[in-house]
Amino acid sequence: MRYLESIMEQVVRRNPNEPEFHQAVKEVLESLEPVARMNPQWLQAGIFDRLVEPERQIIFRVPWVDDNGKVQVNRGFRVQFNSAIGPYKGGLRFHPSVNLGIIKFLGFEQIFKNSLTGLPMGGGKGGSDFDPKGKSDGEIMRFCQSFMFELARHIGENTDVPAGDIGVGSREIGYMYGMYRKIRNEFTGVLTGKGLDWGGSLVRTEATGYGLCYFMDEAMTAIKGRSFKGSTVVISGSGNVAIYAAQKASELGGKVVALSDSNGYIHDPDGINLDTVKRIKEIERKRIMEYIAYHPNATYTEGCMGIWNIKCEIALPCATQNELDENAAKTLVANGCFAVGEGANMPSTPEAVELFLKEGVVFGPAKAANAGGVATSGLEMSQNSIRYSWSFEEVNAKLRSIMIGIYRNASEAAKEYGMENNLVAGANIAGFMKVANAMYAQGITY
Ligand code: NDP
Ligand code: 2IT
Repeated sequence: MRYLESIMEQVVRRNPNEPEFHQAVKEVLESLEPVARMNPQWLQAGIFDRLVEPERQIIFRVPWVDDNGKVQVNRGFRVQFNSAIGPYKGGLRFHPSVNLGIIKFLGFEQIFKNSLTGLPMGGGKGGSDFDPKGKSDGEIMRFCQSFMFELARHIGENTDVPAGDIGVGSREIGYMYGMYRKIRNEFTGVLTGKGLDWGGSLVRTEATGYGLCYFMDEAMTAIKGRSFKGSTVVISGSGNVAIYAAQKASELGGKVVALSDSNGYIHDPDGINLDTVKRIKEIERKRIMEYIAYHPNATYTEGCMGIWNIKCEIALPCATQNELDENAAKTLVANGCFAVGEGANMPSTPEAVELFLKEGVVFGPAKAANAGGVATSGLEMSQNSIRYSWSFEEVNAKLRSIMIGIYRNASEAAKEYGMENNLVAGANIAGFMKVANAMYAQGITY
């Protein structure tokens, strides 16, 4: 459709040097063509033009003092993308690759993901080019405090509620929450992913990985009559999402044989021992290659892309954007992989996605498949609001039913628009409809 094409051209012109943002917007706009044709009132109201422009983008200086007494300066970001259906909600990423384009792609995806959860959350994302690797606890704390000193003026439990993402886990959330509490002199649910003793929710730590497996199990059963049971599973990454995806995939009967980090991957044909992985990654904060010291049958290979050469039936990319390209997709398909579930945000390149859809691979796109993390953040917000906490079983049951609901909504939307089993289109359409309706009903404000 010419109209949507012209919006895409405008996005590229207005936001040069932001390839990841272009990639995310292009995929969504392409999916929305049939919807745009059936709803001319949305074109009239400029819904699409407004959707691709963040409501607000904040960039700030983050100075901190390292252990040698030297002043370091990083750049902080918070992109408040869309608040039509609820307060901005989305994680904070601390990684040297962070720039405005990365945060915008993540914030844009978050709008539709959060809408799919069915909970009242708008889309946002933030972070910094700070590299937590090799930093002392004291350095991490001073950085987090400085970051929050500025961020605090832009967020609030009814305005914008950040959480974790790459490089931001419970330790960082703790340091940031402490600073927020001191600045505002209030104890509110302004961040999610908090510790269980101070307002956090059970299952939030496990939620993204667990949710990914609940979603994929439902999709694989519905589309192919298959499941994790008896399947070999390869998972990239070895952080929060990868670890708990591995745990749930195993519980559901899968055999997880590989994990990775940005340096390389481990392959354990006996099945990965998660107790070892958790000790190395969560307690010792070391590299995944340490694993082979404890498991003699396991091997370590340098370079993270090679992980997709390992033969498997199910692949779960859980590390970072564009980590699975067309060649990797071809290898996976040739090796008999029948399902791919995106735990990371936008891990598959557009060419890889196209190939999976063409080959009839059950493909769970990130904004649907990894929505369990933010869904459980939404449940944390609910518990904070009613000043109560639900049991592990209650939260887990809610998470599972949300993930199954997301699969069904995406699947139905795909079918309704003549693209059966195309969950990319289905998730984009289902996520978009609610946001578009809300923006339309609320008039031309943002
Ligand atoms: P963590 O920081 O816990 O782990 C990240 C993992 O990915 C590490 O193993 C890391 O390896 C690897 N990784 C990061 N960057 C790169 C890179 N450039 N190249 C190769 N490997 C890389 O983060 P999470 O597990 O929380 O996040 C993983 C993905 O899941 C991200 O895409 C995130 O946006 C997404 N996600 C996270 C959610 C959450 O609730 N945490 C929710 C939904 C999605 P290394 O240690 O070498 O850097
Ligand atoms: O990408 C994501 O959905 C997250 N990093 C989780 C966001 C959140 O607010 O829990």
